[in-house]
Amino acid sequence: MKVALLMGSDSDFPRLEDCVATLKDFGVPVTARVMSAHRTPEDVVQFVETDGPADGVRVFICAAGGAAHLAGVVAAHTNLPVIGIPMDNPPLGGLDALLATVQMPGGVPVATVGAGRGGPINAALLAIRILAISDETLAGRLAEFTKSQAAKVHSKDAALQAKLSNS
Ligand code: RP5
Repeated sequence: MKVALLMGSDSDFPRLEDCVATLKDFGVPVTARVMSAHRTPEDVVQFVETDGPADGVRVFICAAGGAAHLAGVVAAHTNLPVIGIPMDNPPLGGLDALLATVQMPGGVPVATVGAGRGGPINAALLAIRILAISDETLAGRLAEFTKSQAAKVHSKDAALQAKLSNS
């Protein structure tokens, strides 16, 4: 089972590298493609309806900025889960993309993550959680991730306490 990361432009990619890295860290195969709801609409439909699923794609992550219609168009052409990442582009800083991605009409769901640095990571983790429902190995890796994340916070807290007690 594979995740497809679609982005509206190659200019989005530098802010999506954490998404790809997170999927790879969990051993989830990922296909990343530049594909635009506005500039290449036929390519989007071909990939979402036919080529992606034939290649094993089971979750779509769609990143776009500005008038961000990519996730919504993808969701209109598939019954697979779709996760939208609003890109924080100037001049509106991502509020435009956030509203465009999250405000879907009832009946066409897009699970929208936050604009900004956490969004791409959370999109990957949400896709992993979806796949982990039917994959025990992946579920085990998620449990380890959660534990190690908590351990990092505990050690940062311990370091802060040590610093404060010495000042
Ligand atoms: C959106 O337009 C893309 O997702 C990108 O965030 C934005 C700008 O694209 P470029 O003009 O940089 O190609 O569709």
